[in-house]
Amino acid sequence: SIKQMASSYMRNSMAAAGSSSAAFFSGVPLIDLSAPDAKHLIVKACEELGFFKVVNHGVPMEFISTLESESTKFFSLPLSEKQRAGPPSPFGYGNKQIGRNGDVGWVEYLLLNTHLESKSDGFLSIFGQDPQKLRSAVNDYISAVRNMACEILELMAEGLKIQQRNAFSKLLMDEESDSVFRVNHYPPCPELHALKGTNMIGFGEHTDPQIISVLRSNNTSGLQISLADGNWISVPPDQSSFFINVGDSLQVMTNGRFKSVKHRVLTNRLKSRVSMIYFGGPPLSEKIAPLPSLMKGEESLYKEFTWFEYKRSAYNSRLADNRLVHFERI
Ligand code: GA4
Repeated sequence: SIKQMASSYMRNSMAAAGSSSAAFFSGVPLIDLSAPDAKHLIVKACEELGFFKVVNHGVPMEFISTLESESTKFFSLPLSEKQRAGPPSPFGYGNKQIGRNGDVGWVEYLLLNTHLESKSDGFLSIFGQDPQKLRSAVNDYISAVRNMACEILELMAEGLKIQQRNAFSKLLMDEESDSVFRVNHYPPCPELHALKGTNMIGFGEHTDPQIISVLRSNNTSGLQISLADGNWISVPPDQSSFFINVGDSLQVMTNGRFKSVKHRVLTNRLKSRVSMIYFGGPPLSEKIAPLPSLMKGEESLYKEFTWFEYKRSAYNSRLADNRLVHFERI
């Protein structure tokens, strides 16, 4: 029965994120990438919230809509066919289970390698009749979004008055960059909503471990971010813009000046949500440490570690854990 279903979801920590009537937040910083003051507004948004919305981003709408429709096609395949593209570790199709440590959500997804020449993603061939079409859709999208992410990182460096304009962006441009691409599908979930008056957790609260994340979703709501006071606010969806969040690694590289934002996704009662996220990460061997020019006599808040060490620790954690505490200096 629905009641049993609901209690089983509750036990699995997928359900009930409080009232679903949380008002939309009108305070998401809006950055026009073509505006002359963009760099200062970006720095301010990263310090205050770790989250902002970008317009005039230069990513062709056609790349976005092609990838969205190819992804939708994939997610509408029978489960048995999709599962041929699994499991999602390190890359492939995943359903409800997130990570390896017991986290679950009302979501199915694809985790993809961003190395465009890579041979390790043969699962892409089951995407459709014409795998080449999907292949090039993914490639076009990722390279356009990576370029935009790098432009944003360069504006950040300028806004922070760092001499080396590519101090952050070079890590994403590196051939060895350990970046990930993810497409999430959150099916609608009317029954439980009707029963409990609450929304299901689509993707539980967490911060992203990488440097920067670039998210685009269809027009279905669901994304929430956590404010400094601990309150959750709903981000109004906007399918023609991108949402950017600061990752843990960028928080460390700015010695805590930028905040990695805690966020989550609630499922929608009626509509499915599709989101695509590019997670820009450094090479595995890269030392993650505050940039010297940002320290101005202050000490590092963090112990020294490589991205490999941080990633290993992150992948052994639960989604909601605070992953940076293990690397803080006491
Ligand atoms: C969160 C950001 C990215 O989606 C991700 C996620 C990863 C996964 O889905 O496998 C993790 C999660 C994310 C952080 C903690 C660990 C690892 C699930 C999880 C419980 C791909 C990433 O890099 O870290």
